[in-house]
Amino acid sequence: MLNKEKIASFNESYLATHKQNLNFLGENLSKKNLDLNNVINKLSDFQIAIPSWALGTGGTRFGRFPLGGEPNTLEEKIKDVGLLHALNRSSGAISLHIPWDIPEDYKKMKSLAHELDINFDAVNSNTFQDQSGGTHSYKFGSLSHIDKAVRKKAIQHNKEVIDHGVKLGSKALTVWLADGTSFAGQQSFRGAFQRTLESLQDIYAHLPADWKLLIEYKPYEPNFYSMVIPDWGTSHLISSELGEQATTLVDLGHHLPNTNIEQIVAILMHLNKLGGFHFNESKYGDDDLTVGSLKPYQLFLIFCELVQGMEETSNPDLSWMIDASHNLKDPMEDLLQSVETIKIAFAKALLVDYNELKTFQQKNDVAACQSMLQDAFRTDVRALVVESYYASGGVIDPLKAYRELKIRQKLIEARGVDSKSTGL
Ligand SMILES: [Mn+2]
Repeated sequence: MLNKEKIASFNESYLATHKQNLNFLGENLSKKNLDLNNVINKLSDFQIAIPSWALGTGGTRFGRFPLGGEPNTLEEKIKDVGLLHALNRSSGAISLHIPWDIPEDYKKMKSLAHELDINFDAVNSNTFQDQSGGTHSYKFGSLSHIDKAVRKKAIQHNKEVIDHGVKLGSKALTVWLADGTSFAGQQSFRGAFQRTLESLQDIYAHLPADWKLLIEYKPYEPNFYSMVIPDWGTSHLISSELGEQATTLVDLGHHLPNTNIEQIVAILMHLNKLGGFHFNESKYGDDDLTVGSLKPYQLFLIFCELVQGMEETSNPDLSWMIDASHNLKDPMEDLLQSVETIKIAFAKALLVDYNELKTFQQKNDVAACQSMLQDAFRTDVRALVVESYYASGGVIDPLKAYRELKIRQKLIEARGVDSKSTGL
């Protein structure tokens, strides 16, 4: 659907304006002690994984409004990520969800991904819903379940997810637990924690030496009284007990309103225990809105901590993924917007001179500290992000190109209006 000629002919009409914007920004930033090429290279290298389940229309418990052309199979999901990556050269990885994405032919999927320059990111297990034909139910928990037989099944599932991932070349397992209670007294807090820890120890022992275990947390939902892993502290406690390969994963939507997420990021990196990120936006809870669509300054502050942490700590390489649901927008358009927003926040955070910031912090010059961050935030860095697409062989305006090249219409023609993404 997309080839070099199409990309080049699209870029032709936008190139002159883009170069003008880039030169203007370059002149403005030239007064700063900044290597602009270095910033662009960092932006070009920055790859954000697309989860297989975000390619179809999401929904709420009240309904779902599909828009057609959704990927039916794993092959089609990989191809959709390939399209996104061809446009922005920034989405070079797919994150699979087992059992929704169990490959029938590993070799074929691997070579397709290779052809599209796509890696297999973290694999995700699923013990938050029952699978058909299952003999044990996760209704009252999985890794924390009171019944040893159910725990055993959930542990076995996670081990199988690792095995699928190994065959594809993944390097991490992400565990998000829906386990918890909705009524006071339903379960012993201590008992559920201990059982979860022991289940995760069993899974951890199955992890290949070069793999990471990413442990997600969430304060509520689907359980509304308590969650077994409600916050980063509990996740960190567990990952510390497990060992070096276990780390905490921060999902932006999994916090109570007004939580200082940038501080969580800073402390976890200080402890070398931040494993990865799930990007989305939250207004009230786990709303799964488009990252940065409501609180771009918070996203920028998070990236300031990430940039400093990546420079100044020994925290392992991070896994980056978008974890959002698309109820109203075309998922592909939303994913292009999400990647752009993430890269804009990253680019702004790269503009800050952190050594200078430290000298102001040393003097307790609060106003100067604030000004430094706001100056970077208020800089329009879009030309840098566009240059990172363009210099890597992508298009100058991915969303516009997606529309002009009528990609959704072509997907509907190929797959039909009723195609439904698996698992949703
Ligand atoms: Mn998540």
